[in-house]
Amino acid sequence: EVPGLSDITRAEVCVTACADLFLGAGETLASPMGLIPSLGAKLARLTTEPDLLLSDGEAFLLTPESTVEGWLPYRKVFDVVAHGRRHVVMGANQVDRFGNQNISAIGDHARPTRQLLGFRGAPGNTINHRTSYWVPRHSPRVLVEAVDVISGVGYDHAVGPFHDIHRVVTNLAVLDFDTPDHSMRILSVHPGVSIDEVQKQTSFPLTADNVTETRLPTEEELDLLRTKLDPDSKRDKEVPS
Ligand code: F8G
Repeated sequence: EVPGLSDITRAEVCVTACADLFLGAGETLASPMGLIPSLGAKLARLTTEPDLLLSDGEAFLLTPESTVEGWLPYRKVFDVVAHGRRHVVMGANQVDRFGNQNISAIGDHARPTRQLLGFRGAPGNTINHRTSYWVPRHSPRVLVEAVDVISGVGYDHAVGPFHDIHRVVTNLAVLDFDTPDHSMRILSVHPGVSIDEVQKQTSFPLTADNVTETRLPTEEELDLLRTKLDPDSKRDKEVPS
């Protein structure tokens, strides 16, 4: 048996699923929000996508080892948001079957029960760039029949030529919208997860025609992740196995 491959964690599967979001991206600005998507983008840069650009979200472009390799001040990010190649991976308090995302408020809009982050860059991101979502706790509360507020725009409200909701990576599965009406389907379930479990944790019916198993990280990826990118295993705190 290959050393390392027998003790692969769910978090590591999620990181490589996030790395695979960027397959074919080329010279694109990756905007991953949160730890697991960031590790995925760095892993992609070190393996399949050497031209991927990684922003620190403030002023610089960084290598996966955090060496400064470019100047991208905040105002310039807005230029890229308006006109440029970018793939953003956002979080979601709610996401529905057509990929509408809510990070703004929970409950009736006139009297929300919870005020969350606000709309932030979500509307512009989903109008202008390929967008994916990362959901660390796949549950009926997050995968909802209808979002309370639309922050990121889904396929049933799609606007313009650049709208492209690519995938939703969760702690259980990888989902996409490659169906005739762009409703969500299960692309792959993570090792040890059943299609039934994914459906049970989702508030709407999912298409599940050609579901595969999410791939395991390669030895090279595991080594990069464990020794270079996340030696303290912060990933396992976000996604317990
Ligand atoms: C709920 C639910 C739910 C939460 N149902 N209740 C309750 C019922 C929960 C808690 C309480 C709080 C371009 C760009 C930008 C920029 C520029 C440039 C962006 C324009 C940069 C700056 C800017 C947006 C990026 C993300 C978000 C990443 C995450 C979070 C989270 C959790 C969102 C998932 N369903 N949900 N509650 N941002 N963050 O019981 O109740 O509500 O809940 O792109 O910014 O401005 O724009 O969020 O929630 O992508 O992914 O982790 O707020 O932490 O604390 O769980 O406990 O208080 O009673 P959270 P949480 P209580 S792009």
